[in-house]
Formats: sequence, structure tokens, C-alpha cells
Amino acid sequence: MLRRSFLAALAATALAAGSVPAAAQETVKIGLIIPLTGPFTTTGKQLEAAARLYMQQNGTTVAGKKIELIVRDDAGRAENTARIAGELIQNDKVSFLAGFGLTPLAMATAPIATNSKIPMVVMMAGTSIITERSPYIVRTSFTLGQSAVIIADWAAQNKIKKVVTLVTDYAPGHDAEKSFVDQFKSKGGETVESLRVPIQNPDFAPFLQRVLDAKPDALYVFTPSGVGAILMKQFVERGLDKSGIRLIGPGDITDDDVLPGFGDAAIGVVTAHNYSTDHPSAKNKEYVAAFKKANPGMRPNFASVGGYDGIHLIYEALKKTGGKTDGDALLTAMKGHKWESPRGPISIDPETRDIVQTIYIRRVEKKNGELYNVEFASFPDVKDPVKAQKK
Ligand code: VNL
Repeated sequence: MLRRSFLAALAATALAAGSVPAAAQETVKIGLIIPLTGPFTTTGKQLEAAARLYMQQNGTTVAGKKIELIVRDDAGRAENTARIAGELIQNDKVSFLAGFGLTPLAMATAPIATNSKIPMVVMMAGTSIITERSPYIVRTSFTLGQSAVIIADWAAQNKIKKVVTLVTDYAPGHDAEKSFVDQFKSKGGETVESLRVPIQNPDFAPFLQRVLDAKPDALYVFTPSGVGAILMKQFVERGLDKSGIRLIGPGDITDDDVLPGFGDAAIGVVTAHNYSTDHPSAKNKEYVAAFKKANPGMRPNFASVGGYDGIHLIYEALKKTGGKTDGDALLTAMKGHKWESPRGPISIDPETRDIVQTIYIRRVEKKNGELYNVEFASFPDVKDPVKAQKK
């Protein structure tokens, strides 16, 4: 009798709520740790906007579970990222860690993912070694080597014989430098100087003067997302745009988020990368329109697709496990997963848990009065070349 009235009360509550009784629907939490303050705020904003867009488009119930996104700001500081990850696991009982706007932030959190057996989805950081730091790490962004090798080949095939490299002095910059220099050399090119600029308050001016003096055919540059705006400004101030020295690199320097503010001096810059706002697929046109509608004044960049696809991967893994949040089962579900992203076809390499994707070569052009990275060549199924070489 007692039991019956309890059930009746429960049913009444459900009717009142107009849905499934709250107690019957378990919540699965995703902890999204991103820089929302500090020098890498644009990356955090892109990741958050894309994660929210995916959830808005695909609903917040997956395999019978209610999905909750918890967003935390680490200000781009590794000690914050690791502390927040610990809190999200201990206090909030998250089933996924996600985000990671920069390499040091992902590296600091890797041991926490291993100890807690919680999947860690790296949505932006691009240093090759990251995925080797924990068997619970999966990457939806890119590696610097993927783009560096492709642009090195392009340079060697396009009358560029002498290059100076200039990279931000931390792990992804070192990857971007090494992959380019090795590949360019193997194709007969020469790197006459390799310069590194500090990550804190970068001033490119003194380095650019050395580039002018060295008179290479091209300057190859890697800077993290957003910083390309400073580089481009100083490139023009120092007169490099009129020197005949071409600017090339992985696409981080012509980041779609900041590219509209670059001015016409950026026209003709050639880069290789995994995503362009201008990517001409139907899926991307739909994505860009929805992203702009939800985030007025913003254009989706390569960080955004890492975030969008990262949430997709989490949703699909949960579907495969039938809503089970066991870390090992989720990892198994993620390995080998294949889908169409706004950037093109992508998959998770089952061996390395790293992303496999198309890399495009693009030239900055003006279209309807706005600057875009216009793709003109594509290389499908590119794996991280650094890990491929280790085998
Ligand atoms: C990293 C690589 C960060 C590429 C970036 O922007 C980027 C990283 C913040 O691994 O730290 O464009």
C-alpha cells in the first residue's frame, strides 16, 4: 500500500514536470577547462561557443542520461588546470575532462586522467607527445607536425629554397620547427636560421630585423592562436610585406578568429592547416551559419572545431556504451571512431588515440570584402608524423 502510494506520488511528480522523473534520469557531467581570461581568452571562447552549439543542436539527453557541461576558467595557467581537474573529479564527479587550450595545461592534467581513469579530450593543444602522457587522452585538435610537413613540401615545390624559421619557444613551437626543418631539408631546402620568441609578451620586431638581414625566400612562423595578429602587425611595420620575403607556416598565424583585422598585407600568405571558416562543404556552411547566429560578431576558427568534435566524440562514446561511464569502456568506444566534421572527414587513430584528418593548403584572399583562408589543395588521412616516425 505504502509502495503504491509512493509510486503514485512519483508518477504525479513526473506528470507535473512533464517528463521523466528527475530521479530516474542520471546526469553525466563534462568538465570543460579552458582559458577564459589571460592572453589566450580567444581560444577559450571559441571552445566554449562550439561545445555549447553542439549541445544546443543535439540535445542534452544521450543514451538516457542527462548531459551537463561544467565550464571552468584556468586563465591558461597549468597549475590552475590541474587543480580544477582534481576539483571537478572530487567534488563534481565529472565523467569527462575536456578543453586544454595549450600544451602545458594538457601535460599537467595527464597524470590526473591516468589516476582517475577518466577520459580526457584534448580539444586544442597540439604537441605530439601529449597523447602518450596518458592512455585516457584522446585528441580532437591537431598536431603541429601534421601541417608543418605539408607546408614544407609545398615550399620546396614552389621555388622557396632558403627559409628562416620563427616559432614561439615552447613545446608546440619546437614540434613545428623540427617537423618543418627536417622535411624541408629532405626535399632539398635550406633553413638558414631558426629563431624562437618567448611565449610571454612576444615582441617579434628584433627577430624580424634579423630576418630582413638574412634575406630568405620565406619566413616560416608558428605562434599560438591569436598571437598571429601581433606578428602580422610587426611584419608590416618592419616592411617585410614589401621585402619579397614570403610568410608561410601552419595555419595558426592566420587564425580565422583574428584574420579579418589583419589588413590587405596578409593577402597571399600561404599556410597549411586542418580547418578554414571558408571550407566549402555543406556541413561547414551550416556550421558557420549556426555558429555566427549563436555568437554574433564571432567567426569559428580551428579551436572551435576541436571543441565541437570533442563533444561529438563524447556523445557518440556514451551512445556506444549505452550510457555507461566506465573510463576504459569509453576509451574503447572512442578508438577508431570516424565521422564528418565541419573541417572534413576525421577519425581517432585506434593505436595512438590521436586525430587523423585532412590537411589543406590555403592562401589568404579577400572575398566579399573579408579576409579568408581559401583552400586550394588537400591531403586526406594525415596522421601525426612525429609518432609515425617513432615506429
Ligand atoms: C597550442 C598549439 C596552442 C597551437 C595554440 O593556440 C595553437 C598548444 C592557443 O599546443 O599550446 O594555435
